[in-house]
Amino acid sequence: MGFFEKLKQGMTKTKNSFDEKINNVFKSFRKVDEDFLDELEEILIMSDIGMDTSVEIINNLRNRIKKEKIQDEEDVKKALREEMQKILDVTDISLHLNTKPSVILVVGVNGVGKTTSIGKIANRLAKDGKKVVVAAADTFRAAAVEQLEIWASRAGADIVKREEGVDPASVVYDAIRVTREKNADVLIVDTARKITQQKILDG
Ligand SMILES: Nc1nc2c(ncn2[C@@H]2O[C@H](COP(=O)(O)OP(=O)(O)OP(=O)(O)O)[C@@H](O)[C@H]2O)c(=O)[nH]1
Ligand SMILES: [Mg+2]
Repeated sequence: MGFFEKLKQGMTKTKNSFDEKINNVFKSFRKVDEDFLDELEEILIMSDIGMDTSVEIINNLRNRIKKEKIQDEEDVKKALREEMQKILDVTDISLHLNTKPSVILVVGVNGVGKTTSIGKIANRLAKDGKKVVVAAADTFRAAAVEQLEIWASRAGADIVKREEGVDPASVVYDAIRVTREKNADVLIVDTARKITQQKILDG
């Protein structure tokens, strides 16, 4: 199975389980009250939508229900769908990379999706005709470099890597040099929790 087929299959799984959970809440629908809204909010959070966004969607839904005096199950469903679409309707999703090279330092707690996001960003930049270098500065977690290598090759990006356990700042230092030498447009740095921005700046 190709990469995009796999991705599509994964997304379909997520979508189906989300639909099922939402439908289950609506199955036991009696009236719109705080318990019902709490249940919906919980499903949004559990479905990877994120805490802040989920709370915002439910707050907007609550206000709309009050304002438009919505009571009917189908109308609540429709309003929820519209509020979710509204959140997704972001007009400017472009990356404003105004320097050459631009450096994107990706930080975040363990397992939050840093490396996957780097793969996606690199892919998109490459499609836009940018030359991309990625730095494997997560030198702590086992197989982190191999994981980034796969994403880099999919995107046709160059990767700067060193052996596991070396100082991440030194990888970033090398990567900046390589980025300049290759006259690349963007350097994306994959990090581990132990790496700090200050350390990179010092390095
Ligand atoms: N559902 C979902 N899963 C994701 C998403 N992004 C990444 N993942 C999955 O989450 C897991 C961790 O993703 P990584 O990209 O390895 O996360 P990371 O932050 O680099 O992890 P560490 O390097 O271990 O700190 C993987 O199984 C990914 O397939 C996403 O947007 N949605
Ligand atoms: Mg990672």
